[in-house]
This record gives sequence, structure tokens and C-alpha cells, in this order.
Amino acid sequence: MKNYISTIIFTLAFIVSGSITAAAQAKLETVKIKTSAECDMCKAKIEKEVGLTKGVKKATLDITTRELTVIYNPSKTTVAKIKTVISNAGYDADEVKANNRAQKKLPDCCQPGAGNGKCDTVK
Ligand SMILES: [Cu+2]
Repeated sequence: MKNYISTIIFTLAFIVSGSITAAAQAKLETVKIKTSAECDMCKAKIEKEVGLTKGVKKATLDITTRELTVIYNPSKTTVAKIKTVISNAGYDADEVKANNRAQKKLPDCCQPGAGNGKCDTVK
């Protein structure tokens, strides 16, 4: 009887751990998107907006290359959707241009070409 129970427990544990592993391995993809980020403030904003997007696991922006690396679940979102999020935040995303109104709302130092890390001096 004791063996019977431990066999059941072992089998259940095996099944549970198997499905957890399967879920964790849900196929993730990585995409690099060129943005018009100018400074750390832009970096923080883009990483936050994209990071909160459904299906996005991780978003990291390298401010020296302006490239955003996004790890996402392709069954939950698309690259086009991610680019739209970036555009709506006020930044270019590859071929997708920044949403004009959102871009105008950005601080002066975050406007395209204004950069040079001046955002740090803004209140
Ligand atoms: Cu900025």
C-alpha cells in the first residue's frame, strides 16, 4: 500500500513537473528593433512601455546603438504590435515612424537628434 501511494505521488510529480517545463519552454523569439531613443530617459520609457506589453518577456534598450532587444512569445504578440507600442510612445521603430503627437510630447532633449545625454539635466 505504501509503495502504491508513493508510486502515485511520484507519477503525479512527474506529470506536474513535465507540464511546468513545457510551459516554461513556450517558444520565445527575440527581435532587435532600431529606435530613435536619445538618452536614458527614452530607454527607461521604451523598456517600460514595451515591457508591459502582453506577450513580451523582456525588453532591453542599448542606448549606444539605440537598438531594443525584445524577447517575446509569438503566440501572444507580433513584432508589428511591439513596433506600434514604440511608435505610440513617441519613437521610431525600424520602418515604423514615431506617432507624431506622442513624439511632440517628449521632453526637448528626447526629440530626434537632440540627445547627447542632456535629459539628465532636465527636472
Ligand atoms: Cu530622452
